Amino acid sequence: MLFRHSITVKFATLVRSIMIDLYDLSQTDGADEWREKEAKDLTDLVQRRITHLQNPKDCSKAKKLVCNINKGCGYGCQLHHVVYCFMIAFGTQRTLILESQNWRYSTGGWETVFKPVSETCIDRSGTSSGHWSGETNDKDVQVVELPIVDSLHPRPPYLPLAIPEDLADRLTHLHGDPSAWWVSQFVKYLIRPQSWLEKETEEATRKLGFKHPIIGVHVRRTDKVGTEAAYHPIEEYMVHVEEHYKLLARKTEIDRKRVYLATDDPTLLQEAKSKYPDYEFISDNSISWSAGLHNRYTENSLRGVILDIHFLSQADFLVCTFSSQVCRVAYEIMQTLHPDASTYFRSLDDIYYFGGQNAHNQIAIYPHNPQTAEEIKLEPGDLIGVAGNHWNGYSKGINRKIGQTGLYPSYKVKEYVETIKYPTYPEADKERQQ
Ligand SMILES: Nc1nc2c(ncn2[C@@H]2O[C@H](COP(=O)(O)OP(=O)(O)OP(=O)(O)O)[C@@H](O)[C@H]2O)c(=O)[nH]1
Ligand SMILES: [Mg+2]
Repeated sequence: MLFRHSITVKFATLVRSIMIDLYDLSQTDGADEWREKEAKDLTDLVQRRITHLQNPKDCSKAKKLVCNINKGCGYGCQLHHVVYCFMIAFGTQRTLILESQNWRYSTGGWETVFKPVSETCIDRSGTSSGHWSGETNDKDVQVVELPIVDSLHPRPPYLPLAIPEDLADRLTHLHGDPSAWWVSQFVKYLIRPQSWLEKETEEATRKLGFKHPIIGVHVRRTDKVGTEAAYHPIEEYMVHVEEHYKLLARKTEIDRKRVYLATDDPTLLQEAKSKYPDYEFISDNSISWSAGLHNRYTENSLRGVILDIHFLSQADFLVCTFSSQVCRVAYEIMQTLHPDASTYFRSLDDIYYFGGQNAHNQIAIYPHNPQTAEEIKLEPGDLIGVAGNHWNGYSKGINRKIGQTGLYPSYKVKEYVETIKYPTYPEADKERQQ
């Protein structure tokens, strides 16, 4: 046992050293400056295209895609629902009209917290209208209403995890998870805060003493546990927090080990503080109280979840369960704050996904012969539909060539990022040159 333990410690030290070497390499030869600039250029390009689409000169003539926020689920899920609508709006060159009256979180709707999605066109009227029946069928319909992704038919190609073909080369050079980056661009546009919310966020930053270094921990409990996800004690999260602080300590001076704790379980903060006295836990306990099912669908709770997600995304690293849309939103926003934050997380369960996404595929790069009955065979070039990472070196998925489902070593595959021809936005791109 002791022998095994010392091997584990040696191995962890070795991995940490490699991570530091990789980090140092990434900083050499001005590569980090290039990355900063490329990320900014790509972001500006996409944000300009979205802004152009959303602000037609003549709203009465614009083609529109109507999306109602009131999907029967939580904030993270509803935000992702709007993102899905937005991606299809962008793909079909229709201005997104967001309907949010009587939003379950705030009767006043979206604009109580965020900027309107358009400055010139929020009116859904038009000369013809109908429900979504496919890009070609809807060609001559001015106003198209989109259902939730669960009942979308036919499915257009403009869905995660696909990325636009014209940006694919640049994106795959820049970012470790181009699909998440593409999703994050729509989130970025959507959550531009109203000025009161911006002030409130600044105030909360000060009041809570939110400072770097800090690791964001999201613990999803209440209605989620036992139904959609397993219970994970705080210790499981803190193992990864501790490990990441060891890594950070090799890069920078750590004055204090801080954790931003976001959770819908209001008893957890006290438990974490007493179990980990060497940590500073930054958390607003009243936000956790407002996150329980009884208080959840209120403006106060909305403000709370927006703040929690903001602070999680601002952290240097994220430890959470990707089965929760709260954490996936935080991860997406994180991608808009760094050139490539694709590895700044550890999920205790799922890999990154987008609800309603097309198949997530990988390609085998090494052969694999099953060592146990649970494993599957791989040949280089095989297409694998990945279902999940077991976080122990193995992933689970289906080898589409031979139709077998099972485990395989995660390092023997690479991501297959699907590219899709999105329409071009020459006028938006021109604005840049002027
Ligand atoms: N403030 C706050 N609210 C939370 C937290 N965790 C969950 N909630 C609340 O619970 C809701 C959960 O619904 P969703 O956002 O759809 O996320 P989820 O239920 O974890 O994931 P799905 O079931 O996949 O949708 C959130 O939107 C919040 O209202 C948290 O850490 N902080
Ligand atoms: Mg839920």
